[in-house]
Amino acid sequence: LVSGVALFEPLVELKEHLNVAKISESGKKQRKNWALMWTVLTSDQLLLYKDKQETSQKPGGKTDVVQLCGAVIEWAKEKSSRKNVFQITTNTGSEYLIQTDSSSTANKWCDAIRKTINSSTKD
Ligand code: I3P
Repeated sequence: LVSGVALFEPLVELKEHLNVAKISESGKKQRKNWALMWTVLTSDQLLLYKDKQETSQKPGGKTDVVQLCGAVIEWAKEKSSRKNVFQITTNTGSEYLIQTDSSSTANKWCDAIRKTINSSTKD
């Protein structure tokens, strides 16, 4: 039973606190509001939680789910005064800026998300 349950757990590639600002929702521009989010990369989604405790099975614990299939990721230096900012645009027209002060952390996340986009988009 334990292994049966594990089959339904998403495969987690990375998890870390990152600064996130959702700047548009379904093509509609939103006010930029940075928030530190517990960010979890699975095999096809980016899960955004307000805090780490919410990663448990609590209903409604997920603050936002970014579908990576068909998404686009790019560095977005011009969209913020902050350093190491990259943008994810989903295939439904939502835009997220993601930032961390560590350039190696930002590079690691950008590469991992790009790989996830590529693998979840081709099948
Ligand atoms: C925004 C806030 C953001 C800032 C943004 C401001 O002000 O200071 O942190 O983005 O700049 O407009 P407010 O809280 O009043 O909405 P960065 O930190 O990414 O620079 P922007 O308008 O140039 O995007």
